[in-house]
Amino acid sequence: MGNMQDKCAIFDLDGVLVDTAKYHYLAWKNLAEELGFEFTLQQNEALKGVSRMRSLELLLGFGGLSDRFSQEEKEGMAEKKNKLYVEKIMHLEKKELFAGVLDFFEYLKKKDIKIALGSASKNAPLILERLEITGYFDTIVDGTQVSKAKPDPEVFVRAARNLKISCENCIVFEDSEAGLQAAKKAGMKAIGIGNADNLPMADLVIGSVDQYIPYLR
Ligand code: B16
Ligand code: MG
Repeated sequence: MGNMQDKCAIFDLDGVLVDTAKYHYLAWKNLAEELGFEFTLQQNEALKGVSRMRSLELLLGFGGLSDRFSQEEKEGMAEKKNKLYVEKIMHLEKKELFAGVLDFFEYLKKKDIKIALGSASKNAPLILERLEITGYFDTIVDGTQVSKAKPDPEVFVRAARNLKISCENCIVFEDSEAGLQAAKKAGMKAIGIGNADNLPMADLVIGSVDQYIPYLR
């Protein structure tokens, strides 16, 4: 186990290591169609990094169907969406891993920097298996282990605690505003992956994780 001086890189999953957002979108779109409305790619942006049940609330809001269903009905809908989603990610392939991820993991290992997952997804272990990267992680914290969703810092703080590394020595890689906020609240460095215009909270925004290598030298 590490000591408080060790460093750790914590990765969000969807949107940082792999584009599973497109599969979430297809599954939610399917549910929306069954409920009788269109769900657009633009609207899907708001669901990124957000928990399953909260995503459903947002979706129903887009369809003008907020407050129409019981908790039980909503749980049934979320389950249905998840079934569709799991069918899709069961066929995920290693080649769908974003460019630069493996190089960056290898670099971190060489530098003795710990690797953690901090994802809101309850399907994270399956996705890591499909991508054949489970073995890289020193700790995995997913949506089954946290009670408070991002922007609450719980998921990242738990990862740091598991490794006994202090929060100020952790760097978080995130594609969502909620996730970056969570990292900041935890007192960690927050690196945005994607477009700087959408991620004003980030300490730095880069296009892919391996672009961080020069900052570690
Ligand atoms: P699940 P991340 C998040 O993963 C996704 O970005 C978000 O769209 C999804 O609703 C959430 O996981 C829950 O996923 O339904 O599989 O439990 O970005 O935190 O890795
Ligand atoms: Mg994400």
